[in-house]
Parts: sequence; structure tokens; C-alpha cells
Amino acid sequence: MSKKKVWIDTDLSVGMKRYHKEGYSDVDDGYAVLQLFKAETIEVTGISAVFGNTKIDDAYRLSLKMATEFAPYKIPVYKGAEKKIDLAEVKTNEAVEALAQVLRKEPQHILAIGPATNIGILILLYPELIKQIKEVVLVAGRRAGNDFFKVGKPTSHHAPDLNFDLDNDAFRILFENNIKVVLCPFEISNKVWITANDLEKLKTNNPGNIWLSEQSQPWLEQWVSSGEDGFNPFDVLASHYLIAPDDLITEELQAHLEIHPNDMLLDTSEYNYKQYLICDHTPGYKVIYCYNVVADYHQKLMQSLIKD
Ligand SMILES: [Ca+2]
Repeated sequence: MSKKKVWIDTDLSVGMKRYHKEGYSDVDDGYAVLQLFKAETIEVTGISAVFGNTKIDDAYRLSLKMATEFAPYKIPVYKGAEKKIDLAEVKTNEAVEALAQVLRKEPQHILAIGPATNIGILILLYPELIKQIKEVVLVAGRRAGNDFFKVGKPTSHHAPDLNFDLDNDAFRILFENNIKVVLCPFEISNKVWITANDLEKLKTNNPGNIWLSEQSQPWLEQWVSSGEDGFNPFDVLASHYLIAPDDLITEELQAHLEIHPNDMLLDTSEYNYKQYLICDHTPGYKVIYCYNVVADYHQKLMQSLIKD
């Protein structure tokens, strides 16, 4: 059986302190990347870094580290966009050019677990390659403008729909060009938890697992201090979809961009608005919306991470 060719576009920030406020950055991209490295049905054809959870130089450095130290075969790594698409001056980058070259050779599945910026630029610059994109699996979206991403118990803050918030236009470009889009939103990842016990289990003699487990510790403590028992490994739902789509429960919905009061203010302000990626049954752009996991999902996830 031939392997599924997957290109990873990531804003890896494992172990990083945040630049803009106190605390640590997300570790979830690390789980997604490691899971794909270990999947025997997948061939990772390249990794492109993108800004997002951290700055582009950090995402690139961490992508290089993971590919060099933990990948079971050689995977090239490229530096992508440092900021959202400037529609008035669309600029290519090393990552976009490398992905274009790979797509010219053969069709690819794309895991885009940061802002969709690199993919959006590629589509604008090389529309002839759209037919080579089998699907793009992204982490974004919600069902309604008042579905807030509540984090902490009791709710201490709303999490942003970060990937979408950082580059609304990039998502719009995907939709308007009829790319097959799969969304793994907060609604699904909020049903999956990684706990202290799981991090303990991850500390096998596998260097990637040990590193990820250790680097996840401060991130876990951050969630525990807000009243949760663990953290949601958001991006790993998207990588899991590429490996075993049947482990995720999906629904075909229609996506649209809508403007509503800004949910990043706990009591949504009357005078502060933002764009939302809404998925429902009213006419829009067709997407596969993943909203739940199978009953033994947690066990399947841990198995996929722990194996050598
Ligand atoms: Ca990410």
C-alpha cells in the first residue's frame, strides 16, 4: 500500500515562553508532528514553519529540531511567512516555493496547524496547483458566533480561534478556491485531555516522547492552575484525522465568515468586533467539520504517540 503524502505547515512553539504576556506557548503542534512521524501509513514530504503561536524564527528552529532529532527518515524543513498575507503585496517565501515544487511532482494532503498563510499565498501565486491539493486539514471554526472557547474552571478566559484570527484572508482564499477543507475546531479538541499521568506514560525511552513530555510540563501546570485536570492537545486532532479519519466523528457543514462582538473580552463588548469562522447548515463553503471522537479515542491517541 502506498503511503499518504502529507505536507506539514506548523507554528511549533513547544517549550517557548510567550512574547506578549506571562506564561508558556502551546505545545500541541509537537504532538501532531510526532504522531505523523510515527504513523506507518504516512510519508511526511516536508515541513514549513509559519508565524502564529510564536515568531517565525522560533517555529522554524523547532521544526528543524524535530525533523533532525526525531524524524525516522529525512524530512526537509523550510521557513515560511512571518506575518499574515498582505493582499496589496503578496510575497512568496522559501516554504511556499518548496511546497509548490512538491505539488508539481505529486498530489499532497496538507496539515496546516498554524495560520493558513503559507497555503493562502501558494494558492494566490500558483492557482494551477490547486488540483494537486487533496485536502487541507486545519484547526479552526465554530458553530455559532456565541460559541465561546471557554478555558479554566470556572471559565477564566476565552481562548481565541487563533489560527483563523491571525489570518482571516488566508482561510477565505482556501474556501473561495474550492479546496477540500477539513476543520478540527475547539469543539472537538475540548473533548480530549492530556493529563499528568499521560505525560508520565510518554516518558518512554523514545527521545521525541521524552522531550515532548518534559517540555509540556509548564504548559500542563498553566492549565491546572486555571482549574483544569489537563490540557487540550488541539492540533493532534488534525494529524489524527489524516492517520485515522474514522476515529473522528464528522459532519458536512457550510462555512462562512461573519462579524460579531469580540469574544476575547469575557463580557463581549458592544463596540469591539471581530471576524468569526462559522460552520452551520446555511449556504456557504462546504467543509468537513470534526466535532467528536470515538469512545476509545484517548487510548488510540496515546498508542499512536508512545509507539517507536
Ligand atoms: Ca499550531
